[in-house]
Amino acid sequence: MNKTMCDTQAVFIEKLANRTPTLGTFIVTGDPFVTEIFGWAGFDFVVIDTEHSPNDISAVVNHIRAAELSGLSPIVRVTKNDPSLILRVLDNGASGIVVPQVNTAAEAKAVVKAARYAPQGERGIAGVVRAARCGFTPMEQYIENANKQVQVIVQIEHIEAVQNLEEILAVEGIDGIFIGPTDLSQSMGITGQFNDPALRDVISQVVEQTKASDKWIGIFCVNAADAKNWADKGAVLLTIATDTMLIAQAARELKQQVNI
Ligand code: 3PY
Ligand code: MG
Repeated sequence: MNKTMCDTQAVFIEKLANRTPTLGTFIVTGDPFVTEIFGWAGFDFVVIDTEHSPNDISAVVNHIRAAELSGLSPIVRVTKNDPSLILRVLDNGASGIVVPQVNTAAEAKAVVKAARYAPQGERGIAGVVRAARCGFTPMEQYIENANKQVQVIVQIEHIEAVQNLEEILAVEGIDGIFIGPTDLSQSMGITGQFNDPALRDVISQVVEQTKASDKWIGIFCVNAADAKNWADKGAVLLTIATDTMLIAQAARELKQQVNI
C-alpha cells in the first residue's frame, strides 16, 4: 500500500521530535516532476522556495501535490514574514513554513501568530480550503491537526538574529531554527566564504544553543560532506543544495568528462 500524506507527515514530525536527521533539498524549478524525483530517491522533505524562485502559488500547489504523491513532506519558504503569505501556502497544503530573516523575538512571535490557529495564534480561518480537503475533514479535527502538525520554522541568517537567539528560542510555537549560511555570511562582511572560521564558529554556536533549547536545528548545506558534518553535530533538518544547483553540478561534470 502507498504511504499516505498523513503517514509521511507523522513519520517526518516524529523524526524531528526524536532529533533524527532528515534530508531535503530546495525546489527552485517550476516543474513538479522534479519534486517527485526527490521523493522517489527517498528524501524526507522538500522546501519549495518562493523567496529566490519564479514559483507562484499555482506552481507551489503543484509541487505540494507532487511531494504528497512521492512521500515527501512539502515545506514552503515564503518570501517574507507576512501573515497573508504564510496563510496562503498553509491553506493550500504546505506541511510547514520557512520564514526568512527572522531577527528578533517579536518577529518570531508574528510568525507563530500567522501560522497557528487560536489559542496559539490568529491564523485566518476557512474550513473549506485544500488543507482541510474542502471541508471533508471536520473543522475541529482540521484545526487540531494543523496546530499539532504544521512545522513553524524561522531562519537565522543575520548576525542580529544570532545576537537575539536566546529570546527567539524562547518563543512558544516555533518548532525549528533553520540557519542560512549565505545571508549570515553577508551580514558578517564575509559573503559566501563558507569555510571562514568566523562563520563556522557562529554557526556552531547557533547549533549548540538551539540544541540546548526545546527547538530542533536545521541548516542549508552545500554538499553531502557538509550535511554529514552538521548531522554529526546534531542538526536534524538538512537541506542539501537546490534542485538547480544539483542539475548545474551534474551538467558541469558531464561536460568535463566528455571533454569535447
Ligand atoms: C542562506 O544561506 O542564506 C539561505 O537562505 C539558505 O536557504
Ligand atoms: Mg537566505
